[in-house]
Amino acid sequence: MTRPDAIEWCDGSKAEYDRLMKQMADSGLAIPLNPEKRPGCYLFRSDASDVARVENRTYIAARSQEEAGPTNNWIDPDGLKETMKELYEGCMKGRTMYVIPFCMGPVGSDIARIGIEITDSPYVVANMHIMTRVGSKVLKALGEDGEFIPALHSIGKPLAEGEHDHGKWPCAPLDKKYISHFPEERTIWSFGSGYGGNALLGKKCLSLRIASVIARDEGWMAEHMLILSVINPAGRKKYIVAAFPSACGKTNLAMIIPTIPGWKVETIGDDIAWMKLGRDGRLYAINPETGFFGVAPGTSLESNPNAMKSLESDSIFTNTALTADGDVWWEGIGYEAPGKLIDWNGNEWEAGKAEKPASHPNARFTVAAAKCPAVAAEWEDPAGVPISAILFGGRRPDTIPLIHQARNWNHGVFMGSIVGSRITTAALDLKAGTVRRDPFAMLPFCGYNMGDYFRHWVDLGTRTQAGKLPEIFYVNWFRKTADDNWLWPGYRENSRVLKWVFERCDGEGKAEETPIGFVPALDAIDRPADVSAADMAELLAVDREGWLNEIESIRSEHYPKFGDRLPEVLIDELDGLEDRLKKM
Ligand code: O2Y
Ligand code: MN
Repeated sequence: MTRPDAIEWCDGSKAEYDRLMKQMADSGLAIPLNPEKRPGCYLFRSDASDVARVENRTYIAARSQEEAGPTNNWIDPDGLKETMKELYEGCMKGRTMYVIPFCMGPVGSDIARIGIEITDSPYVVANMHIMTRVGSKVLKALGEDGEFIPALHSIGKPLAEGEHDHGKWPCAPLDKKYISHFPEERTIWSFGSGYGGNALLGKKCLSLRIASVIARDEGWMAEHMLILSVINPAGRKKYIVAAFPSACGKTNLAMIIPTIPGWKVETIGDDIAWMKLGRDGRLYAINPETGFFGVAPGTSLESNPNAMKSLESDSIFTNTALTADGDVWWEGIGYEAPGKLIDWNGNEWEAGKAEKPASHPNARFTVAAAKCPAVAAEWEDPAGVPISAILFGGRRPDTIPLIHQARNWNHGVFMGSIVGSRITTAALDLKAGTVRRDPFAMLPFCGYNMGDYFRHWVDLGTRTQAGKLPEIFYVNWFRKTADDNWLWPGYRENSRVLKWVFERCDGEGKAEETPIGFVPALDAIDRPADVSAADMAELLAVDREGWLNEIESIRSEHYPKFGDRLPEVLIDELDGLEDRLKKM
């Protein structure tokens, strides 16, 4: 159908990676960085129309609209296939089709899944090498009759006879981009974009949207969560997962270097967790990925030293700025732009003179997890790691305290279901200042009806013995004062909150029982130097009026979206919370 000029089967070798990178450098698509500064690193500049996930072109093509649910973009699968087949017809002319056998999760793990992505983008192949396990070992595990998830991808820009890209990022216009999922067939069809989550189909498409459907059917969880371990001064280790909406600092938390003496954090994953009940009744998590596809702007030696160290070599940068001496630079890297730069569009850029940032706000780095100095020795353990705590969180300048702990499992599920961030600039659908709900941080990534997804979480609580499930917490690093200053310093100081979580999982850590759950006692979390006792009291206070407004917005705007698919127990939790607050 796609009629490529050639077909290459990817073996996942370093020789293959190096050959593709050289080919892309020769064609002008990749810019090799200065080997004295960043050995083995390359910069790519995408088309200005192809810089992020395209949610309004992302579809869940389930057989019925009800199955896709109220929060997904539903489209009829037969009609969509007709449309996309027309687009795929001849779409790889003049290009090579790469066949990428890849595995999400350690090859051989009983929770791992194999996919085969076909793509006409060598950039996608190189990124898949870093983000997944690619090649011959996967084909071997698949055998003659193994199961795999077909993932079709084309950038949607065929070349006519004698036509060349001339180093320009090829893609299709926005109205021809389709990121489509067929949940019943467990198939992915993507067309028109070469960028990130639209094109690296092992990530959001397979490991979240399709995997969430498989997980529902098989009784496990595919979640938009980081995984880390916290090690106390005595050397005891606990594993924590955390779900925050996109761009709320998951990568920074996953790689945090604690400020509290004697405590350590190690990284297992920064974006996706697949979790399954073990024979001992505990919940075990694996990171299905092998790399980080992180946001570059704002990443610095202060905000994330472990990421910065990982990026010293063998990394791919997309849409950052280029310095005169062949290094990358981005806003928030921690130092001034060293002279004139070339911005992410390929134009000259000078600090103080340019109107726009040098680096795109969604500029990315791709780097292997194994390169992170904080990566845990067990990060690839096929059995996964036993989870003690689940954190939910979002950007909330008011109402939600720095941390509170759920009273029980269903209360924790309720917390996950109301996750959201306050938006600061008006968007098409929302006024500035309203809370954009992103339940479980899965709104863009749940492949089926979100009401049923809530029920899947409630059901998990009934499938194991009391005391075996993780404790659930809600964190909020983003509280502000009335005059718009941060109440909490965040970043490395968040380790103080992780310490309290660790202690609570041991049945320790001083806490007050309040209408919203357990809140740290005023002296339970050691204060950073710049947080006064009054600030701490504000960070931990229960804002009765704020919560009553929150309840009103959940009752009138959020929960009604899910109709009769909303589990009754979540309404019970909402009512219970309201009753307790009214008695306060
Ligand atoms: O814009 C993209 O294509 C990337 S989106 C992304 C990448 C890595 C981790 N998380 C996300 C996200 O949107 O949650
Ligand atoms: Mn993410």
